[in-house]
Amino acid sequence: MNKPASVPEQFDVVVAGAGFSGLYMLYRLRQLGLSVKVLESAGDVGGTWYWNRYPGARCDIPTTDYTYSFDPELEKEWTWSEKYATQPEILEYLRFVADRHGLRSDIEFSATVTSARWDEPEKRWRITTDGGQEIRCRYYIMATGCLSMPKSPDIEGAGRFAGQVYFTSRWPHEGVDLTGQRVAVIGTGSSGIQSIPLIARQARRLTVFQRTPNFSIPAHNGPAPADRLERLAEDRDEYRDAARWSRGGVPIDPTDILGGTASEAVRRERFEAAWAQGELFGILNVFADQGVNPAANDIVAEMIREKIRSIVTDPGIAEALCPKDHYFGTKRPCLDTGYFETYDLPHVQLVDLRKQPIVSITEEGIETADESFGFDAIVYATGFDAMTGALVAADAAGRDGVSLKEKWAAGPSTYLGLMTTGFPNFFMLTGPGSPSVLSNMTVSIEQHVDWVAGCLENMRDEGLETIEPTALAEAGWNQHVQDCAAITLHPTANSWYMGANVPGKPRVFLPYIGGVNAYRQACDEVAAQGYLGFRLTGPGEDRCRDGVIRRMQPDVAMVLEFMAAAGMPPLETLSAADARALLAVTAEARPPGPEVGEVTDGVIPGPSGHLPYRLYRPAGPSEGLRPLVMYFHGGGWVLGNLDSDDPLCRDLCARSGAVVVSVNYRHAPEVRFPAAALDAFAAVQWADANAIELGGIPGQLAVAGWSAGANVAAVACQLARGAEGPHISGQLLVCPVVDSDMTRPSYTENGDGYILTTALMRWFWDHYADPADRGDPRAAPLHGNLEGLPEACIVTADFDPLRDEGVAYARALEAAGVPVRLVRARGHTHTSVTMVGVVISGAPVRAEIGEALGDFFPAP
Ligand code: NA7
Repeated sequence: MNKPASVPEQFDVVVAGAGFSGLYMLYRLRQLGLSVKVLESAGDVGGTWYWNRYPGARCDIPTTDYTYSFDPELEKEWTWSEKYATQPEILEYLRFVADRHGLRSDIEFSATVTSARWDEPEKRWRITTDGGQEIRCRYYIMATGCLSMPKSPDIEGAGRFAGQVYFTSRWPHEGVDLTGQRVAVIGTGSSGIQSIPLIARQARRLTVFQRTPNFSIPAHNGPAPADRLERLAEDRDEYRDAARWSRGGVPIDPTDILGGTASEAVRRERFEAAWAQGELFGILNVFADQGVNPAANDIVAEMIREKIRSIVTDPGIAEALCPKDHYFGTKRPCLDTGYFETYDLPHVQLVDLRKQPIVSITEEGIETADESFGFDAIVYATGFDAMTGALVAADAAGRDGVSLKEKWAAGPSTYLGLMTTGFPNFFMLTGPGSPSVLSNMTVSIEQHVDWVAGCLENMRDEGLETIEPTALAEAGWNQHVQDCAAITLHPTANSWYMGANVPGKPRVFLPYIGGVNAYRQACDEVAAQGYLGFRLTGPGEDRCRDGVIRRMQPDVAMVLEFMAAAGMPPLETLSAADARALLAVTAEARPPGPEVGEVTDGVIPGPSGHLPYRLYRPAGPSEGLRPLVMYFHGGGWVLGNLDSDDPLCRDLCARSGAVVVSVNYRHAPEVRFPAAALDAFAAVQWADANAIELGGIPGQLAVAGWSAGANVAAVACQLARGAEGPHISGQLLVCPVVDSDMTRPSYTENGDGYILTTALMRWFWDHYADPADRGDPRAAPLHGNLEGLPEACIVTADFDPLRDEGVAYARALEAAGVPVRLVRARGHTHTSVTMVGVVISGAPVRAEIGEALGDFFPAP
């Protein structure tokens, strides 16, 4: 018997959307024995492949990989006909999957969710549809896709055109015959680039309105790639697993060849191979550093531009088609079939909107600043309100009645791209903050669905009712997503990844760029740690293990992984001589640091013999005096020399505009405490007396140092104050040693695994100073009299055992009336900020340090 309409239907789960993600979600939820209703706006399954029926619509991931892996039998029963399947074939595949698993019976078609409200007392979502249905459910899962909300035409006069208007994203099901027509296509993203060659075949005249030229490589479509088919035939499970743990969701061998250092022959060979292969992840893997290093990126970009120039006969048109305003890969690159060749056809015209912008769409056609065009049809290939559009449009409001749209007004905020605070039991599949559009979608979808299914199963088994991320975990994840993007070139582009294509949309990097593998690892760890960062409630239960799953800068983590893999012996197990030799070898492999105006070596008369120094003069006019900074290298008083900190000194010099003089003080164990500190003080006195010869402005002298070098710099300031001179304008102390007490929490938290370990610090102290001397202010400046010292900039790193003593020194200086600028190197280790040219995330910290150094001196 039918229920009366007024009684809402009840389900365990409502899923919005029946594309790749919604279908698999339904399958997994059924496996758990949950009651499910899938609501789908379209008339059938397919999601993006239901709607995007424009001519030439194809996937841009090889079909060997753009496919479900959860059902081995399905993989046997379905064979793709091409390397890149067309939209009709992919839609057919999804229909086949739906039929094979009898999924349609739980899907309601032509039903759009119009609102969703969390009912806190009932602990249920109340979902309403455009058909007036009300459904109650415990869990609400948005499987609405990343590129499903077409961008509304944002062109003046768009409604006025009297001819036919088509959107690639809503192409008529019955198809369109453009034979003999005058057609305009606006937009040259994937949809434009795929459809233009086919529209050109029909149209009498085709005019393409291009705002931004796009990078595109030939798809070389044909049979599925033999190498991938062979690997799949050999061991399907191994192949699928390799995809799951790859960076992009397609198994490839990531190169370690750097664009900057590769020979011309290697560059050419790698590029041509990728061009011939015709795969996105191949062309994005020509060089290991093309995504982060502008110079490496330029090499690939220029080679693509060369190809465009070689294809398109008219040099002016070729140039207009060459992308130059964004780095390759920072906007979604395209795969095409005869795209650039199309512009050689006599009836095809390119209008460069950068030169002649559209003034208005008129009844007859399109008017640009220079010309009026008449058309029979206009095709909008203008893209989507990507990643967030469909989510906010579905009008969900959480516990406090705040809608997703309101919560995300300044940009999306999620935990793992899966959930968002204030919205209990509300999941997003491939949401913002997950790899999604930067990956092979099918792999990312399966991962998300499996994680959500595992979560719901766990909740059922544990008798829990609600799950919601904590504010701390969510803020931490958002930060991590942005940290991952910040070290790449991606944020420099006006892309839909950045929300830049939709007027008024906040500019935030939307997907997670850390990789499918890194992302999967994070999700797995969250679950394994008892759902870290989630609050779970049930009858008589309220549990929360709060925390942030990734606090380290992504490139710092990579360096640690690399060093662990290299298997370097712990320094403290070596003799001082062997440790020095090992560091000298590793220093040779580093990038040299920035260019400066001049570098000269010399010697300083020290308290007992000469001390070598290296002077760095900033670029610019060689005459003219500059502020002077005496720098002392790190290395626990045992290691280090003028070479060890050379890149950092160059960086400090270039950023601050000061003359930097790096001094090689005497080392332990050959000469122990207090030699290093006395040398540092002597060097400062000498620099003050010889400022002009060094190119320094008399009286404008600062000290700087890293680690043990910061220790002797701090001591030099105390000695100078005690000796009533010289005057020191400021002290820059980067991750300083200021105490020998190893009981502070940062030692407990970071004493192992972050390069500078507790064991290594003990080794340093044992080499440098007798236990009886370690409380002496010349060894532990924290114990000195801090009044009247120069203003300070102190840098502390999150993952440094010395973090807390750095903070303690800052607080103690402040208490003594000394102005202090405390710079937190978020997500860094003791060493990573100094890794110039290696750890990209250290650059903003060093920029702040450079600024602080400059601030020690009067404005020039
Ligand atoms: P895209 O990649 O967002 O491309 C849209 C194109 O439309 C792009 O060239 C835009 O130029 C252009 N556009 C957008 N608005 C305008 C206006 N107002 N005037 C002129 N030109 C405009 O969408 P697609 O559908 O092609 O592809 C989306 C994804 O689907 C694709 O990346 C694949 O992952 C699958 P712009 O670059 O913004 O200057």
